[in-house]
Amino acid sequence: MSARLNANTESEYPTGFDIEKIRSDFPVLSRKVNGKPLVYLDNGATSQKPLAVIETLDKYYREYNSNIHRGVHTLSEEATTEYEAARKKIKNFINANSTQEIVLTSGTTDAINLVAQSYGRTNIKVDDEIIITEMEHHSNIVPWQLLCEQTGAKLNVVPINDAGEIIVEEFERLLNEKTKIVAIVHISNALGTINPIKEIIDLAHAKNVPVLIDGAQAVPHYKVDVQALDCDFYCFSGHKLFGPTGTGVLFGKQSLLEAMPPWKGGGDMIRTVRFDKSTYNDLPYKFEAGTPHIAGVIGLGAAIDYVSSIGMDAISAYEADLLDYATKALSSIDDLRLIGIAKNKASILSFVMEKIHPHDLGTILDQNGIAIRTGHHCAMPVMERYKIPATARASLALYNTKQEIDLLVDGLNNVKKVFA
Ligand code: C6P
Repeated sequence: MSARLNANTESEYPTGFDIEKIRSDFPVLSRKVNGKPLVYLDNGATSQKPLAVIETLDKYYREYNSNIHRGVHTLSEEATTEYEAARKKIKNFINANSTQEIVLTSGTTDAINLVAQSYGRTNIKVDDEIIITEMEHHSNIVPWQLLCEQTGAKLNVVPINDAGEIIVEEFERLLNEKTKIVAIVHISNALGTINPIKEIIDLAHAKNVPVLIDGAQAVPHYKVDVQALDCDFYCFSGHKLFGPTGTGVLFGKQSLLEAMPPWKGGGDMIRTVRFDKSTYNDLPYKFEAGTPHIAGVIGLGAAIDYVSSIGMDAISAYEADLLDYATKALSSIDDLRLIGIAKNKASILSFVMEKIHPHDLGTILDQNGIAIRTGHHCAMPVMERYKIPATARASLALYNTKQEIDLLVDGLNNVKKVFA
């Protein structure tokens, strides 16, 4: 059965969203792969970069490459100014209270490990409990397991239902006076589920338990307001937000960050160093040891300017429409099963096809220029939950189109023919 839903004209997109202009901002989208126009549907892994970001990196390296917070020379001062301006953009983007609450990291993984090792090792002791969920990325599982091994604390896991939604009653059951932190993903990378994080935060706070949100898959698609959420920590990666790889953010409430010890030691995070004792820098530098990814952070600032110029609400609305289209299109393919059908879902479609391994799907689609991700998506417990080894995953972004969904559907139907 054909799944084509007549995506022929731009006018089918929400008004005011200039998709052709947006696509032209991303140079890589005009390349061919295996002789076919690239259809890039692997945005959950990393997103493509707009010209504004590429040119920002180019300008940094051509014109003012130097280290920050160290030199009095012009180049160093220019780099420091741009770097700190990017921090301010990040602060405004997620509505943090101050730039002191914005710790620059190498990614979500780094940010979560920082909290586990600094906050965790200070505040979590033997027999204390940590709550995560069954749909976490390994980055929000393993750091807590390491902490449990180091402290003797216990890891509790909130189960998910068949649709891929967390069972909030189970969360409430697990939350008790021994719980010392809740760490939960905002949007699942393997299922697309948007979790009711405000509800979780309020429930946890009612018991004085702080909450860390893994926002890696949320920030590129939705407006995030850390003050409105009242989360204690919020982590995300720059490279999924159209910025460079090797950049990331840990938002932490100032009072919590102030009380936390440094995690990594080195240059820039200190005030004084003596062999008998060192003292540490103010926030956020206390957590930023060593030379950071300077160009990357400045590039992340450019990425934030870019998405802000389009508007996060416009991006969310556009993607909701695309998701709706893609869900109907994929659901119309016989033998295809969507994994993750939560009521509240982001533009991630995980699926399996009868008798065809996801890796074969991915390889054959690549021959048609279509990039999807296949595997366990660093969420092995999700695969275990559904008793499958892997899924194929199309993860959409602001530059994808309904025509590209049609090409995916055609590609999947071709794969079916190959395996018929
Ligand atoms: N998920 C995916 O294809 P890093 O690697 O630190 O930038 O992000 C880790 C991470 C943490 N949480 C979630 C929810 C994520 O999706 C990711 C990265 C990629 O789904 C690569 S495994």
